Amino acid sequence: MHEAIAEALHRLGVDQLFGLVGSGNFQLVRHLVEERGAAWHWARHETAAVTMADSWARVTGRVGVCSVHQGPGLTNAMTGLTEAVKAHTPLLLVAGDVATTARGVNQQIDQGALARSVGAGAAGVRAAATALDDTVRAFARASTELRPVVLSLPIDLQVETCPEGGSGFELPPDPSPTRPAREAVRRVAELIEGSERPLVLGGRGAVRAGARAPLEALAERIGALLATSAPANGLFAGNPFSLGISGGFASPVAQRLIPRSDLVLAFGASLNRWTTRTGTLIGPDTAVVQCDSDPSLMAAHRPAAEALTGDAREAAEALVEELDRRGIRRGDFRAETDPAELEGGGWELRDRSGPRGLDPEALMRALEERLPAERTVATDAGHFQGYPPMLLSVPDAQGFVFTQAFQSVGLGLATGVGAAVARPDRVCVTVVGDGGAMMSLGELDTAAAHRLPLLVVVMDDAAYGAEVHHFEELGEPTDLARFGRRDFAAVARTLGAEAATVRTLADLGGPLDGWLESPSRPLVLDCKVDPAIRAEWIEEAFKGGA
Ligand SMILES: Cc1ncc(C[n+]2csc(CCOP(=O)(O)OP(=O)(O)O)c2C)c(N)n1
Ligand SMILES: [Mg+2]
Repeated sequence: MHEAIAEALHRLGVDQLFGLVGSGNFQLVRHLVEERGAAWHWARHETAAVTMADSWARVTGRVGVCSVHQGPGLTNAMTGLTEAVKAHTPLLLVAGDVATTARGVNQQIDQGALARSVGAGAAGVRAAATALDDTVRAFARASTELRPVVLSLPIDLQVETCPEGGSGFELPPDPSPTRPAREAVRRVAELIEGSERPLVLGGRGAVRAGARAPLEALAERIGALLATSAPANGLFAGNPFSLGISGGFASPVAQRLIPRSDLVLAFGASLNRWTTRTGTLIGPDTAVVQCDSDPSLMAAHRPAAEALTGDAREAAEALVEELDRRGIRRGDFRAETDPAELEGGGWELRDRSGPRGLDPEALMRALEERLPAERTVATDAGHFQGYPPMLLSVPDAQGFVFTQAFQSVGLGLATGVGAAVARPDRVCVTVVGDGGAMMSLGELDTAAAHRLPLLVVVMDDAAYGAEVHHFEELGEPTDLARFGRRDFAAVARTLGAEAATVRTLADLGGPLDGWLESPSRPLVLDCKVDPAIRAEWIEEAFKGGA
């Protein structure tokens, strides 16, 4: 059966495989990699393997495929799997499973129930006769349901022979993008007619739909400003009327202008508390139109005046057609803006670096200047995590991977690996905290062994800074969350990466510029940041109990 399933995956176009082998998936991986030519991207921990596939899928727009061992292989994968569920990533996770006849064996768990408990789809190979069909269906479900599907392969069935000419390799046809109902489009056109300061906001749904051009055309047509949710950062990169991210990571200019909007047209964005900045950017009185292909996401976080059910690209085009048909004039939000101010974002330029360590803002600016514009930016979770999206620009939405839908620490390195695999033509920078780096240290080995052009920026504040900043404010002792500095550069060198310790900005240029000339393996910049500098955005996180 291994050969047959490997063949099925091969014919589904699976040429990149992430994972970690055990006896329950070894043969399948071997066949797909050695006989069918798929590239094998192993990881040192299953959650990292899933996150690599997730990150790869977000950047490429394809179904990510990952394979793990049964039982503990799958339980280890759960954090990465949950992140992928919450981010709506299409992903096939092929896991071994104990024999269908097993009773009381060590690695036996209810794998389907485990997958379902975090919202992933559960599937299994039922018999040799259905193995191909089961595999193709699981792959198709991941794609159409926009979520991970766990396909369990019982080890006793794996050694059986699939019947010749087993059922189809046919995927169901791609569903055609849906255009919202005409009547709803008409009502939204009326809202636009009554609006003075419209804002077009794009989320990951807009990225997936490839809606940049039609959304920009719509915004141009109605004089709207543009913004994105944090995960869709980069969607309107380079557009002179783009405000960048709306939410906790908004620039000072965006923070001033977004609340002035009287009509927010949100495409493929759920408008959660992050994007609205707990209602301070997009308040309860602002009229909102929400467009989403998934009706269950409509008004999930705040009421909407109108809902457009359909594809973001189709909706934007339908709106422009309707506005043209009715000769509706354009709004004038753009007239209120100063192009120079929009471009700079209005950030305060400062450098508070000193004997206690680097100013994270100044460090990000130094990286922004030195890194090529063609780059991918990823980040782990923690106090430091706002700096990369706020201060490192990206060329497009594929240039930013934000695996924070589950707010888990420790996924940043794997996110960087997946993105670096997806776009080897771009330098990938992943910014991680000392805590997140330690949680996933094995993936430094992965990145070094795969010789990836990955820049790992460790923001070493010698602490779980998010917890320190949270509890210090409340007058609590914070020793539990402080660890002292660690020598990440030494660890990285031991594992075969290039590395440098950065204590002042002067330490940065030499190693980074040299590496950028021909990055053939990871560079770890062990940046000693000032633990006392507190990011302003972190207040937003604490409001949500993060
Ligand atoms: C898996 C997981 N464990 C614990 C937490 C709680 N948590 C949130 S931020 C944080 C600190 C992370 O430390 P570090 O990576 O050094 O980043 P810093 O906050 O110091 O910038 C912790 C422990 C979490 N979100 N996810
Ligand atoms: Mg830290």
